[in-house]
Amino acid sequence: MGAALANPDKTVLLLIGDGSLQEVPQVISSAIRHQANLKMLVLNNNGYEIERAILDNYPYNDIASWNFSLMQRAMGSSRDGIRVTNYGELGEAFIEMRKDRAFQLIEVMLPQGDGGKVMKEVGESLRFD
Ligand SMILES: Cc1ncc(C[n+]2csc(CCOP(=O)(O)OP(=O)(O)O)c2C)c(N)n1
Ligand SMILES: [Mg+2]
Repeated sequence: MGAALANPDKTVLLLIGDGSLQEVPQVISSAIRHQANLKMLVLNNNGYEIERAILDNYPYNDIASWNFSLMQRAMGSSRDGIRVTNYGELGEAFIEMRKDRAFQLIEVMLPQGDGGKVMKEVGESLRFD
């Protein structure tokens, strides 16, 4: 957000997890209000996946299910957030977001538990039980 405001000539791409954005959702409102040239990719995998990779099956890694794409309108934008569920839709969303410099939220729906090999290894290496 700071990078976008400090560099109005540039487009800033922000990647954020669903759990992280639930801690600072007001950043969406601020970006819209200050007309930040910010494109926000929300990686929605239904919870704290990295924490699950460290310690599986603990309920504190589950979070409320939010529809992040609806939040763009709710927080003052005159356009919709975009929710995508496959590569084709993601490609279309990228084309759409590059059309102008306005704030755009793209919510990428990912399967829970699909963090991949590296995340698994990192999680296991951080285990201390
Ligand atoms: C300000 C702050 N609060 C809490 C944490 C603890 N924390 C580390 S990872 C994590 C959850 C990450 O979940 P998400 O953003 O959905 O990413 P995922 O691993 O699912 O891709 C949290 C809350 C943190 N690192 N920083
Ligand atoms: Mg997550």
